[in-house]
Amino acid sequence: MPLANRTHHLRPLHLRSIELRRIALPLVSPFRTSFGTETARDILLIRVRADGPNGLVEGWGECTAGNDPLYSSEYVAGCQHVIEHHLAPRLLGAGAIGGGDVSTILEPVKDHRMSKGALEAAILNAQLSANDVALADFFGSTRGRVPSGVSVGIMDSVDQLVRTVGGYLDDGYVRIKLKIEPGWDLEPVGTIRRTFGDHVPLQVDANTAYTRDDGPHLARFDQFGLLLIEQPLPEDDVTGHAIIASQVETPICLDESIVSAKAAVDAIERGACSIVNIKAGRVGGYLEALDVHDVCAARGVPVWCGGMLETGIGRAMNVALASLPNFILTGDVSASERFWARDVVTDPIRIVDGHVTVPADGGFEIDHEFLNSVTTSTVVLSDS
Ligand code: SMG
Ligand code: MG
Repeated sequence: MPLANRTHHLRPLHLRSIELRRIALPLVSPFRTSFGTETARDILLIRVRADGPNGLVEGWGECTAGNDPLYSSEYVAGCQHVIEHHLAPRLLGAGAIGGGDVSTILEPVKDHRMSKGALEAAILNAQLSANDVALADFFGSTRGRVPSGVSVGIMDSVDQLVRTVGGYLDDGYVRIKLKIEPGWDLEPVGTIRRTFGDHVPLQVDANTAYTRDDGPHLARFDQFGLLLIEQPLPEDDVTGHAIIASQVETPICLDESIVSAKAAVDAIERGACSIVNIKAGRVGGYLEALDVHDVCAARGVPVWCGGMLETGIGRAMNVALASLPNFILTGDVSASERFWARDVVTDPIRIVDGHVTVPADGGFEIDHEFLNSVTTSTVVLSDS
């Protein structure tokens, strides 16, 4: 379905204000990937206030950009700037709009997908609440709960990795993803496989750390019976991924390379991947994410829901997305406590029997007292 049509049956809103709220949250333990180590997150949240059919409504969205431009070119301070100066003014001047109008209104601004996605999420959240529609129902959810996987960072030692993975398996996680990089790959992955057995669903994520010449090396992962190898090469090397895919039996999954439904079609048709990781922020919002889901489904390519160390706001939306039918593989939809000592929502994401419940409403309630206590700055932009 074309993007703009997804919300045409919902009554639109007149935006009154867009608030940019920065919060600082320490991680419960450092998270190391091939591009760096994070110990705390600087997170940008968006709150919109709007006139709906029955009065003033509010909506929240979470920007998935990291502290630094290392996962992608976007980073939180840059997102704040582009939203304040280029994106929010276009939306505040747009009259009555819905979530489905956001990408069209913002199209003249190139890229900045995580920034656009955060704004779209907040407007969609407000519009759905004004129209009394649950996010999961709007998405077309087919399940009441989704299986929960956990992403495990690079550690100082293989012993530490074994203890950490053992703890997550005890927590009930039904799938383990190990971060890898050259020098931290075959040995830790092999040890986890041997220690916990062949029955544990296991996959790896390289976050672009290898090169086109690494096909024969990556083929050595085939012995471990992995679900997939995620993003071995840089994001712009689609042809390189097709070369690797022809040399390796383990399915290749793309994350960073898939910035739109169009990019997903290109990568699939060029043989660069047989599985797709969907992150709403990376593709410009949940509505484009639905399109990615659909183009993959139409081509028989299974998808799964990625994570960006979100709070309970972004995570609840991810869980609703992950309940669509072509989310065949287990996603990075771990519990709030995997990253946060305390979440900014009143009902943190919890794992029960290895699963997370799909929210029956908007998905989350803000814990305002805690949110205020971790707020580092607030900017409110109003319609004039
Ligand atoms: O949110 O559970 C999570 C983290 C999942 O590993 C995860 N995300 O490339 O897929 C990925 C990474 C990006 C994290 S940015 C530091
Ligand atoms: Mg990834």
